Amino acid sequence: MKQEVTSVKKCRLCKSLQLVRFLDLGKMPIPNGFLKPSDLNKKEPEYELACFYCRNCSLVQLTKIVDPQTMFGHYVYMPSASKTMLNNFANLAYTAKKDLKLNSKSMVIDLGSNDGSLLKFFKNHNINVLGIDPAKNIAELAAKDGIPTKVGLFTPQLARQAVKKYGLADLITATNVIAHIDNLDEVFEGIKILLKEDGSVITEFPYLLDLISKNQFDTIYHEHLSYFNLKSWNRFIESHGFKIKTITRRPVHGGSIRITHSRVNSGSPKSGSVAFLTGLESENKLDKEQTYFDFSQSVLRLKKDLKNLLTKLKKQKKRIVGLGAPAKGNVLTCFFDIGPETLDYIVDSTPLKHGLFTPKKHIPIYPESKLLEDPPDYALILAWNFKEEIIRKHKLFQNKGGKFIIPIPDIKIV
Ligand code: DWN
Repeated sequence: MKQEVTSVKKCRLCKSLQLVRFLDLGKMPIPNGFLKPSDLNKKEPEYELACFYCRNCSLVQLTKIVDPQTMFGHYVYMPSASKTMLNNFANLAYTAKKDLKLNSKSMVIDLGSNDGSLLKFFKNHNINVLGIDPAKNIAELAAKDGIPTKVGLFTPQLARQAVKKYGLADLITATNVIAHIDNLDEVFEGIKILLKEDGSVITEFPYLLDLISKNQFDTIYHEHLSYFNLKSWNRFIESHGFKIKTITRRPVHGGSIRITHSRVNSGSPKSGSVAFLTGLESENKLDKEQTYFDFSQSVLRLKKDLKNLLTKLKKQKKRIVGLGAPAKGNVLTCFFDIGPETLDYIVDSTPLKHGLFTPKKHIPIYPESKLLEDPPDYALILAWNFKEEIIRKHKLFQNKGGKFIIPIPDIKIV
């Protein structure tokens, strides 16, 4: 029987043993472990959630690895549930097509392709596409939408199968997936098999500089094994024979970094932004241990402040609900111990989440229409990374006197 969770002692990138724990979020279920009504009385597996800093290469990471099939074999998160995410993907496809001169003979392969949201934009540009994703249920939705998707975890073996059937890729994209994978060396072995000699790789993941500077502790969860800074990422990709061509900071997911890579022997120049951003990282002391201990203190302060606010509002007989049922929202409600005694319900735009309950705290999830059908006094925006889209969408709730509570980076009521 495959172990549900394994433990590592070495840094995922540099293999050093000098890992130091700076934040302990306790034990909780996997962040997308939403429950059907029939599951509510069943025992929920909980796993340690603690975050470590590598004194050698400064990678921030988890050392407990939950079996990826448990986390990703059946999935309910879909990027298409937010317009902001779709706009971000449209931008990625457009700039990649232009910069990489992709055409109808090109092949783009997306690792962690989910519902095909990103590949659809490439397909609309008349470019050949292939998705690779372990979530069978979501891959079927993508296939129905005309995005051919190979179901499975990305490995060198799966890469060889894909080359045999679909050929080599001109571009491999990997948005919000690299941080989810334990064996990064194996990922790059697979990429080197799948990619044309003059091909490019575009990765996009939440940026550690934003996470630390904006108190985004709730993006630390079992699915995210690594939290990258550019210094350690650059050293890692160069060890695999790649170089960074361009870097763009993107606003999604609280602040992400989009990086285009080519093989080191390709003619393209190395990006000048590497030096600029690694300079910014050391200005923000991302390579100093104390930064992370200070961060964990700010998380505990946030926990106290938010609990005090919610307790005060409940004492005033105010009704409060949650807006968005993101994975990060489950980390926040579990670590801050916020349950149905505080939030009457949560609304979310993802149909797959409707009728489910949040892991551990068992808060019910409804379609967004409930916010006007059964209006509360306050709505805690758990999907704070999409606060602009969410506030715009629920303007009527606000116009009728409803108030939004934004918890991150610091508590605001609007
Ligand atoms: O890495 C990951 C990130 C990219 O996405 C995955 N491990 C899992 C997932 O994390 P998340 O669930 O925290 O992602 P989001 O995109 O922040 O989730 C937003 C949630 O909010 C979705 O369930 C959709 C919902 N939403 C909503 O209810 N109304 C979103 C918008 C924009 C809205 O208006």
